[in-house]
Amino acid sequence: MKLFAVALAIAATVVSPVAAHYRWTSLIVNGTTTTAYQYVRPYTSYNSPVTDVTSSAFTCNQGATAAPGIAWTKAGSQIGFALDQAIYHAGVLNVYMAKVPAGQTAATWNGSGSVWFKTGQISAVTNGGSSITFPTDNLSKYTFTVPSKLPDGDYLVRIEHIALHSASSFQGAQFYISCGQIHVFGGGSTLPSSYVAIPGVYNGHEPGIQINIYYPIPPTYTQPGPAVWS
Ligand SMILES: *[C@@H]1O[C@H](CO)[C@@H](O)[C@H](O)[C@H]1NC(C)=O
Ligand SMILES: *[C@@H]1O[C@H](CO)[C@@H](O)[C@H](O)[C@H]1NC(C)=O
Ligand SMILES: *[C@@H]1O[C@H](CO)[C@@H](O)[C@H](O)[C@H]1NC(C)=O
Ligand SMILES: [Cu+2]
Repeated sequence: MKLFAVALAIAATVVSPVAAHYRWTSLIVNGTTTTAYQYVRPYTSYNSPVTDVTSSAFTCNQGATAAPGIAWTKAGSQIGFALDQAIYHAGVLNVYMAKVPAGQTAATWNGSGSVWFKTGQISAVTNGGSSITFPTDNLSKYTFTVPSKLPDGDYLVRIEHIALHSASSFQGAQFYISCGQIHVFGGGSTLPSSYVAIPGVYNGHEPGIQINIYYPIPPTYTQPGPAVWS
């Protein structure tokens, strides 16, 4: 009995880090988690993270190709992403959106250019150096509100979880990225006044990306990227 429990514990320790990489596989629309990769672009690197924030893989992940569907989403409603398994690396997350230009659709466009604005984030919680905690721990989905004033049309929605467990050296942070394809309806007529390019938004040396989260305990944490547009 005791031996069996020890064996199980050892097996769990050995197996879980390999098996547990997490992927944002599904869009959540109208309160429903949709089929994996119905509206989320599939990519070719299985569950490996992106570590080069300047690579073309940083937009929608390695080798991303069109998903079959474009999810109709009412402006002002909740939308989100679900994971194939819960987040197990300490880290933070951001969501960006970009309006698809005329002549393209959410299924054809590659998201290039200075076109992205931030619509959601979860940061780390610090208190001056005695502890740092990560509210994305164990998360299995994330939802946010599609801004109600956005003009109708196709958009790409991009989520990234930035795992920081080995981020003290350059390119040590791991980005778990997916892009969803949506069409916003019932919206307004206002777009943000400033945008970032992805890749381009980070250089990898930001204080919230190249960071030792263990020692000394960071007294503050600076969320990477622009402020959430509201
Ligand atoms: C969400 O609900 C709206 C009705 O409000 C519907 O038109 C739309 O197709 C639904 N989206 C999805 C992805 O099911
Ligand atoms: C994205 O598409 C544009 C044309 O719409 C093209 O000029 C550009 O090279 C593409 N970028 C990438 C990274 O594929
Ligand atoms: C996450 O799950 C692990 C394993 O079940 C647990 O040890 C840890 O306390 C959980 N963290 C949070 C923030 O709930
Ligand atoms: Cu990992």
